[in-house]
Amino acid sequence: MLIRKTKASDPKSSEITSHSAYLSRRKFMAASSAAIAGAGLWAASSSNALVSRDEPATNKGPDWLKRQIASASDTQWGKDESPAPYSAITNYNNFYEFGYDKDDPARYASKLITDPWSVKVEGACENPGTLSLEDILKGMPLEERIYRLRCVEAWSMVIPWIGFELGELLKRFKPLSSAKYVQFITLVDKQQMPEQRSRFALIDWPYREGLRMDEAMHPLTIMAVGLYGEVLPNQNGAPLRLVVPWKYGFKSIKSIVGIRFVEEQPKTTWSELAANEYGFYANVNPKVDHPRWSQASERRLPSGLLSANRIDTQMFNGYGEEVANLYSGMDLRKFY
Ligand SMILES: Nc1nc2c(c(=O)[nH]1)N[C@H]1C(S)=C(S)[C@@H](COP(=O)(O)O)O[C@H]1N2
Ligand SMILES: [Mo]
Repeated sequence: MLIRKTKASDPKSSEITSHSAYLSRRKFMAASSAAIAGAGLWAASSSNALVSRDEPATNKGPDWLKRQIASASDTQWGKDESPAPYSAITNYNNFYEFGYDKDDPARYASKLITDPWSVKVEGACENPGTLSLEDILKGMPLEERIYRLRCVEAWSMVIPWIGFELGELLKRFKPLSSAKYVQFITLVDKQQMPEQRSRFALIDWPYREGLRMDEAMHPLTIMAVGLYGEVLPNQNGAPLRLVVPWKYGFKSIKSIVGIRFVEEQPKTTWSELAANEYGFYANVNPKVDHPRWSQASERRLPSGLLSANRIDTQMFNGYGEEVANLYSGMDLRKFY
């Protein structure tokens, strides 16, 4: 979030690949997933079918997860959009645990151990507990959702996630009526996350985020475990990351190890760091500027050499029809 100036490593427009080609690849994958048991075979068939993803997927996940991801069902979300190329989505990241440059996460996150993984669920609920990723995903229907991701830094990308509705997971823990918010916590591991060792880190780890209960239960809010029909790469928040498409990207917390049902609005990393710049709500809003830059437009990545690909930012990132009612009567200038 402009802690430091980033490199001009924007993906090029020549990397754009066609949406329909990607979709046909996904169909191919679903059809052949049963036949793909070994990792070697998987790689071979992926490269045969590399019609749109412009790089081979690097992430190694457990076989059960690969199979579950490959059987994800289609949805209508984002069907009219062109997803950014795989190389853009996986090389231009914010994941400050691994550094502040956009290419640091791709460089340093690959070694993060994401299997086994567990999530501790606690707070105001009837069924708290620590669950393995496998338990979390047991019986959880996975879907593809192609969503726009709008970073508060005024760039955006279209990303084909594979995930499930967060509400489906939260319901299992039977939140109490006193649970008004949900807090999310990222892994702390100084061995694996270099920026957590740094004496100059600005962030008070762990990275924390939160949602109001109704935002968390909203059907648009998902937990992602996959990207482009494959296991989520570490730099994108493997093995489990939140995606809240109508809010600035920093709400979509990565590599989650903790979920807490709480009564009060929880502390969040960016509002703690600079409360006047980053609010708790962080709804995408072209009319409320960041104190240091305009939010009226955004750079849709990949942008080209000749075109910045600047487009108007939409209220609630274009998801107003679904979510505006969550905020009726609220002054969104005050609750930014
Ligand atoms: N744990 C953690 N989650 C995080 C971040 C982070 O630094 N640490 N960065 C956020 C920001 S600012 C953005 S824009 C998105 C970027 O997601 P992407 O790299 O998958 O595009 O992740 C969000 N989630
Ligand atoms: Mo961001």
